[in-house]
Formats: sequence, structure tokens, C-alpha cells
Amino acid sequence: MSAPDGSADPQSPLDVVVIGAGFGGLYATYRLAASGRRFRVFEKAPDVGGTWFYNRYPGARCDVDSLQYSYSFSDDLQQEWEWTERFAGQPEILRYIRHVAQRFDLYRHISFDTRVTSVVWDDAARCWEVSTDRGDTVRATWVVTAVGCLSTPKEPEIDGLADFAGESYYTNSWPHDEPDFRGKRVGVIGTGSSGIQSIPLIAETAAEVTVYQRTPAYTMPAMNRPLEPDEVVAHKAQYAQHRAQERGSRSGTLVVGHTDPALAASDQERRRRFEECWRAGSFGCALVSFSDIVTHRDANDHLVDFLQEKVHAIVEDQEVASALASWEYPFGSRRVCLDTDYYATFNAPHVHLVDVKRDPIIAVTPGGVRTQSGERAHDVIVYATGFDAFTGTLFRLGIRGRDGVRLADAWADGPRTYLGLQTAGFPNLFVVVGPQSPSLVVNVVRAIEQHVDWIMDALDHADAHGIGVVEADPAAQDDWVDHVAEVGHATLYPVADSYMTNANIPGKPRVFMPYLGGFGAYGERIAQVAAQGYPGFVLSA
Ligand code: NA7
Repeated sequence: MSAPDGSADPQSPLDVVVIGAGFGGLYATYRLAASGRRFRVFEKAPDVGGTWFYNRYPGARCDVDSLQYSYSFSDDLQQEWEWTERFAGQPEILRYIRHVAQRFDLYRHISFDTRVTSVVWDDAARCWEVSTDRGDTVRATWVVTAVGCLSTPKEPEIDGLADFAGESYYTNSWPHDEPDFRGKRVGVIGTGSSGIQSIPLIAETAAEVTVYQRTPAYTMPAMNRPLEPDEVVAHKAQYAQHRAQERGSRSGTLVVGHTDPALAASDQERRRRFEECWRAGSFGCALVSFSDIVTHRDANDHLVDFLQEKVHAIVEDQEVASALASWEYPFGSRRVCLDTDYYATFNAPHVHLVDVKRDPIIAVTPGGVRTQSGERAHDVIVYATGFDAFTGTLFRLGIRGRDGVRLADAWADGPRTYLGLQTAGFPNLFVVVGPQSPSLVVNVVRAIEQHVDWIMDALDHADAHGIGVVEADPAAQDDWVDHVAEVGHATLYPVADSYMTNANIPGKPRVFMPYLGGFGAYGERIAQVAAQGYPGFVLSA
């Protein structure tokens, strides 16, 4: 017998090991606890929260409405929890996740400060052997990875990082003791969402802020605000309908798209709709403001022209405005950002922009940052340089499937999955919101619930039918990989270099990672597969 806490007993595998205790792992924990299965959850952090535990930089905030970016599995939970702002900040989201863990008594299932170091399939025993950096080894029939897509920091490929004599901070692993920028000269490298959210706040106290921009992001004002009590009451009264609408939608949100093309609209109508989205604080609205924004470059260009005008109207120094709006890729093909006062921050005399496309960074030096044009002195450098996204954390788990094949080798030319849920050669291993599923292009909390529910149904099906092994069929997998590529390449999304195309990490194959077929349609497809007895999966006793 295995100990009730799931500690090592090679003779008696657990039913399930879950890796990660962010939004995904926590919901899997809730479902597994309710199912009576024997399971254990491993989490490398000292608490729940995942991405929201680590990304605690100033201004860290969700860009999906909090009334939508939250669990739907418990009506009691969604009725009792009070979000204070339209877009919740990181501290509030982390409080929410902790509340969920406490309310449903989930903490006791999770081993914290425990990093999984290897996950190895034992074909003779038909189970996984999971080892951790604490020296534990646990065997389990099923493994569910819920490690997030943005959880392994990218190492910035800049010389001299270690030489810097001042303070260095990474937005994606921000210290718990808030750094004090008062009176300091701060350099910020990176202008994705993390840079764009943190720069205005850093500039509030720092003596000088120098922003090193390589690729300008598209960003729109978040229009964040406190939630009005009346709107919360009205939303909660309709929660069941709202959740159903989210589940059936393209993006897992309540954003509704237009069906007419921008190229057929008048200038006036285009401007009216773009302005509406700008004021709505919703980049999702802009993406679907016309039917052809994400599929037709000329349509997309109309929106880009509109945004360029906005930047030039806000930023006083027109040269700086030009650099901030020097987009060479279509709107939406990199994750669009929502900001609070980002562009206006560049009107402050102590905030400077360095366009490192024109003036490349040569190295970090003991005193600051040296670009081609010279050296700038800094007391602090903030790296907002992003993640080894989608596969970075999965590869670091040391997953080896049949015949000892490493997942990193099986995916050397890009991820190969069936429905984004499983990979041939890696039986009984399920991935929650990984590559080739809607994951990061939709409301990820909806995507998490969709995946975890599907996986739990699959485990029930296996139990009910005496099935011990579930594995993606290679032919079905080939078809899915082709389908994901085909759907992606019918849009403008794969055009840009970013973490969505793997292009932010030197040496990674350029592949478009998420599935763009729409959240609702994807949900229907995976539900149909389950209802039909799992075609495309090989099920054996
Ligand atoms: P992102 O969006 O990947 O942004 C990273 C930024 O860092 C981006 O502007 C990069 O420019 C820049 N970067 C990375 N390495 C370098 C080097 N070596 N030199 C200069 N600039 C560099 O990560 P975030 O954390 O901001 O956001 C991730 C997601 O979190 C976001 O999309 C939301 O969904 C929430 P580059 O593009 O490589 O030219």
C-alpha cells in the first residue's frame, strides 16, 4: 500500500500526479479530490498561483475582465467572490487563487517547494515514475502537466549580464520585497506586456528611466476602473448565461465579433469601430472589429494607421512617437497589450526611449548598458524579456516516454500532439493548455477548465471500461499537427516573430504554437471525440 499522502511506494502507484498548482493544477486538484482518486500535486513555488505567483512586478495586471477571467466550476464561488476592478491586478488574482485553495481545502494535496526533475514511462509496469528535487520518487498511472505556457523565464541573450554592479530584476521572477527605485537611474529592457505595464509605475518614482525597445508592441489603453456594485450584481445574476456564452465563443470571453469586412466598409465606419474599441479598453474588440482584421493585411493596415495616429497624438516628441509606432508586423500577430498611461509616460522629461533596432545593445557593463551609440549609466536594470514559452517548462520536466525517448527530442522540430492533449509515445500523459490547443490566444481560465474537465472524463471512461493506457494515435496526431498549421497559416498570426512562433528563443524551430480554430469549436471537437469513444486515441487494458 502507498501512504495516504502519496509518498513513494514502488509497488502501488498513485492514480494521478499533477504538476503545477496555478489556475490549471488547482482546478485539477479540485476535480481529483472530488473523484476520490489517489493523487499528488507537485509545485516548485512555496504557494499556489503559478504565473501569478511569480509575476508580481509593479503594474502586473490581467488583460481579460476579472468577471470572465475566473473559475466557473462553482456558482457559490463566483457569487461570493468580489472583484474590485475591471482588470484585476496580480495581488488580487493571487488572493483569489489562495482563497480557492483554502475554500475547497486543496492545500493538503500539494507538495510545495518541490520541483519535478524527471517523468519517466515504465512500459512494463504501465505507469510513470515521477522524481523531484526533494529526492521523492512516486509512481502514477496518469500524469497531468499543468505547468503553464509562460512559466520558464527566457535568458536574455545579452553579453555581460553578470558584470552589472547595480541591482538587476526580472519581471517574471520579481522579488517579494518591493525594490525601491527612488532617486535611481533605471534601464528597462523589453517592451512586451510586462515592460509596458511596469514602465509607467517605475517612472513614478525613479529619477530616470531608459526604455530599451527592440520590437514595438501594439498596446491600447486598458480603461481599467473600479467595478460598480450594480454592474457586478447584474453580471452575477446572469452568470450561467455569461459562462455559457464564453464557452461557445471564439476567445472564451464575452467579446462578440463583426462579420463584415473592413475592406468593404467606409473610412468613416472603420474609424468609428476602431475608436469604439480604443475606448472600450479591449484589444479583443479590435481583433474582431471586422471579419478580415486578422486575415487580410490591407484590412489590418487600416487599424494600424488608426493606432499610429493615436500614438502621435499622445506622445509629444514625434520622433519618439514614430519609434513607438514603428510596427513592421500586423496588429494581433504578437500578443496585443493593454496599458495604463504607457505612451503618455514618454512625455515625462526623465523617461527616454532607445530604439535598439537602430541602436543595438552591445553589452551590459558594470555601470549600465552599452549600445552601438554609447553607454548609459544605470543603478538598476529591469529585464522584461519574456519567457521560453509553451515548451520551456515541459522540456525541463525531464519527460521520457516509450523507449526512453525525451519529449524534447520528439518535439525537436516543433510540438506534435493530438488535440493539444496528448503525444504519441507518451501514454497516459495529458497536457493542460499547452501547444496546439487554444491556450494563450483565448481566456486561459476557460481553456483550463475545458481541458481539465475533458481529462477527468477520459479518466472516468478508462476506469469504467478497464482501460489502463491511453495514447495518441500517430496518424491522428499527424492530421492534428497539419490542421493546426493550416488554420494558423490562414491568418496573419504566424507573420511576426514572438513567443507565439517560438522565434523569441534562438535555436527553437519556428512553429506557430497555439490552435486558432476558435475556443468554442475546439471544445465541441474534443467533446465529440469523447462522446464517440475517443477515436484518434489508442485505448488498451
Ligand atoms: P514578451 O511579450 O515575450 O516580451 C519580451 C520583450 O523583451 C520583447 O519586447 C522582446 O523584444 C524583448 N527582449 C527579449 N530579449 C531581448 C534582448 N536580448 N534585447 C532586447 N530586447 C529583448 O514577454 P512579456 O513578459 O512582456 O509578456 C508575456 C505575456 O504575458 C504577454 O504576451 C501577456 O500575454 C502576458 P523582441 O520581441 O524579442 O524583439
